[in-house]
This record gives sequence, C-alpha cells and structure tokens, in this order.
Amino acid sequence: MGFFDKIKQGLKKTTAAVSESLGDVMAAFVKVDEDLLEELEEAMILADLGAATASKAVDQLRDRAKHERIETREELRTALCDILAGMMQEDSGLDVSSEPAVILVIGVNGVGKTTTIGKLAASYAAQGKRVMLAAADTFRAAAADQLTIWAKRAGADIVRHGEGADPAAVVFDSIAAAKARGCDIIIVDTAGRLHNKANLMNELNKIDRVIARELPDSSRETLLVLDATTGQNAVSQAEQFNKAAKLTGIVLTKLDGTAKGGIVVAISAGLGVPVKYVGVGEGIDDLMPFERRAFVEALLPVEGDE
Ligand SMILES: Nc1nc2c(ncn2[C@@H]2O[C@H](COP(=O)(O)OP(=O)(O)OP(=O)(O)O)[C@@H](O)[C@H]2O)c(=O)[nH]1
Ligand SMILES: [Mg+2]
Repeated sequence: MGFFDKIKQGLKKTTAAVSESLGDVMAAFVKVDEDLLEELEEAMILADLGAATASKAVDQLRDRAKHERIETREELRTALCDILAGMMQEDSGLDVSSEPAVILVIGVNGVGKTTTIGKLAASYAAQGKRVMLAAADTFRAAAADQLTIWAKRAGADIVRHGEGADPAAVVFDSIAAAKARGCDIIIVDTAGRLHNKANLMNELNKIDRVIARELPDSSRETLLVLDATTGQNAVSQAEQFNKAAKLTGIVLTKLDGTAKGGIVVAISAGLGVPVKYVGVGEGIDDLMPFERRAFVEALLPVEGDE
C-alpha cells in the first residue's frame, strides 16, 4: 500500500472531520469570492490547521484567483493542495550518512517514542544496517524491558542500565558499544517528560552534549515525537523541546486515531521543523516517511467523494 492509500486509511477520522468542514464549503463552491474565502478559513480552523495557517492559505488563494481561473471544484482543490503543501517544510528523510549516526528521540509522556524507535530500528535493519538502541529512559525498569522487546523484534542491539541510572551514562556506553561493534545507527530512547520541567529538560541537554562530544563527526537527528491527538498544544511542546535539544524533525504519531490530522499542516508550516515521519498504527510497519503533497491530497475531499 502506498503512502496515499495508507494515509487515507489511517486518516479516516481526520478525513471525515476535514471533509465535513472543508467538504461542505467546497461542495457549495460557485466562485472564489470573499464569502468563500471566509468560509474556507473557518473550515480550516475547524479542521485544526491552525488560525495562522488558515489565514495565510486564504491570502494565497485570493492572490492566485486573480492570476488564474479557478472555476471548478477540482481546480479549487488543486489550488488548495498546492498552497497547503507549499506552506509546509520540504520533505526530507533522516540523514544517517556519517556513521555511526545518532537519532535522539524525545517528547512528552506516552506520545509513542519507544514504539517509533522500534519501527525505525526494524526499517533500518531491513535495509541491512546494524542498529544499536540506547535505553536512556531509566525512569522505569519497564521502559528498558519494552525497548528490549522492540530490539528483539527489529533485530537490533541494545544497551541498558538499571532503573534510576544516569541517562547520559547509558548514551555514553551505547556509543562506546556501537563503535566497538561497528554499528551504523544508534537510536536513543528517552523518558517522557513535561516540556515545562526545567530539570528534565536539562537532562536532555546533557544527553545532547554527550553525543556531540563523543561523535563530533556523526550524522545527528533529534526527533520530537508528537501525538496528533493533542492538537494545538503540540506547537508549544515543540517550542520548548527545541530549546533543550535542537530539533531536526518531527514524528507525528497516532494519526490513525484522530480527527485532528490537520495539525500536521500547522506544525510543518509554523515551526520551521519538517515532519519526517507519521505513525499510523501500533504495528512495526505503521511508520511512513512523510510526503506533504500526498498528505494534503489525502486530506482534501475529492469531487463525488462525500
Ligand atoms: N494507534 C496508534 N498507537 C500508537 C502509535 N504510536 C504509538 N502508539 C501507542 O501509544 C502507546 C504509547 O506508546 P509508547 O511508544 O510506549 O510511548 P512513549 O512515548 O515511549 O511513552 P513513555 O516512554 O511512557 O513516555 C502504546 O500503546 C503504543 O502502542 C500510532 O502511530 N498509532
Ligand atoms: Mg517510552
């Protein structure tokens, strides 16, 4: 199944919500005028695209309608797809070219960090990469157990310490082990933390510095995992985490279970950090590289769809 179909399936709830709001407006489309623009803006906000994104998108549509004929619903849909996709950060995969590459995975509690790591590890292992998982969530013993299960499933190595150990020490050891064993990619699991707890954010910063010091020439990715069901709160999470460890990408999970998929557009357009992957289920294959054009196409109702 391609990205479009899988997203469309995963996004059933989102598509329903967006179609309900945007679809009604588009179904009643006659011409691009101020009434339509206003209704579209409102519908986009309802679909969780965010007020700033909605307002910018509508401005662009107004401009475009001056230069180009937008007379059918399909032309309106194409214009909206172009505009929304154009507002998002360009698609880019993870850079793991300088080995051992390090992918640090951070986020608040329960968003899907460990699951995402399991999925990523499996996908790299399937490409023939040797993967090391660092169990730097030492907050609960169960966290390392959960990661160990994923390591087995994915065919990855793992370094873990006891409960309560210093997460930065786990990272340090995992780097040493990865070097010794010739691993290609190290993926670091961290404990969920509230973005407004300063001591926990400092701990992340310490991990970040250990990686920079031990592997100055390696490719680095710092992924913030966001739960799509949290809606607009995701934006403030991203801002805080970005201060502790410079984010290179976002993974948006649980898109399969939410009506708030429009948040992807708000995040990608507003944060200056690209969405790199989306999670569309709990299974090992339910992680997809993000494709912005296909995503908005899946989001916007097609003529005769409703
Ligand atoms: N439906 C759905 N569930 C997901 C997805 N990703 C993760 N989950 C589920 O979300 C729950 C939490 O996932 P974890 O990976 O343990 O989350 P975490 O961020 O590591 O949690 P903490 O370590 O406690 O902060 C689990 O039940 C996962 O199966 C997804 O894309 N879709
Ligand atoms: Mg976890």
